[in-house]
Amino acid sequence: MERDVRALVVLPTYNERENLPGIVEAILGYPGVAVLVVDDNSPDGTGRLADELARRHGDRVRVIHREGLRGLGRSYLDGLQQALNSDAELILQMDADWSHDPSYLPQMLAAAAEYDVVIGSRYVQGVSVVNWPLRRILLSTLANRYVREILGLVPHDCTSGYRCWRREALARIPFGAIASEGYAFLVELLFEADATGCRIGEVPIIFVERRAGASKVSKRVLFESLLTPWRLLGRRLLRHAHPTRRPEPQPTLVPRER
Ligand SMILES: Nc1nc2c(ncn2[C@@H]2O[C@H](COP(=O)(O)OP(=O)(O)OP(=O)(O)O)[C@@H](O)[C@H]2O)c(=O)[nH]1
Ligand SMILES: [Mg+2]
Repeated sequence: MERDVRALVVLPTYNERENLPGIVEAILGYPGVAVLVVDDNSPDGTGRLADELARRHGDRVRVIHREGLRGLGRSYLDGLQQALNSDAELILQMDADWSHDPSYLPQMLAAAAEYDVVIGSRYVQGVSVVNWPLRRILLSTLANRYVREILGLVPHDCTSGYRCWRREALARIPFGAIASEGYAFLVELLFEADATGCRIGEVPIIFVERRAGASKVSKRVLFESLLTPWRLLGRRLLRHAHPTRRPEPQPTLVPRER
């Protein structure tokens, strides 16, 4: 990895106190990479822990403390927009529960020389998921197929939360249009990336079930995930009918000189 690459990992957390210190240390092991924790007022004190890490690591760890309604989508909206206000050239998204191994960071960052957004993908070659019950694997693979079929998206893994963006590509996303509150945010963001002409690449990863803590997937966010592809399809049709509602046409990005 280039020593001077300035990358910022946006790390949403809700009750991740057992996982956070280790994952932050692992990410900071890569030179030129910083962390932005977006904590949703976790009852287990993850936010205070994040503040301690920020004190210890100076400007390589920053923290957003969210108040009010919590949600993964809402947190990513805040985190990604703040990341765009930083000087990071590459902006990443990653879960804090060790499902997304930081050891893939060099590959993700390298692939961003060729692509506007790189997905850490579980489904490039079959299914590379460890320690998930069959029920969970079926739910995830079916959810992916559902999204890909309805929206005609090409990536194998449209619901992965492990991503690396070139800042110019992320800056073109019309954040004001994004309405998902939960996990469906990931699909909506990818839909907008596709609509703005991003080149989307995938790096195969092995996804491992969370190390500690509990899942936050609720019935409400699952329901939102079921509806979201149809809502986005409607948006695409509307944009087609009213071209003024389309995101700005974008020039093709050329890979940066390194
Ligand atoms: N800020 C914030 N973070 C969240 C919220 N829900 C989940 N997260 C974080 O988003 C990441 C993914 O959430 P998980 O609960 O692991 O969801 P998952 O990976 O689909 O479920 P598991 O398989 O059980 O791990 C983790 O880092 C969570 O702490 C939320 O409402 N707000
Ligand atoms: Mg998880």
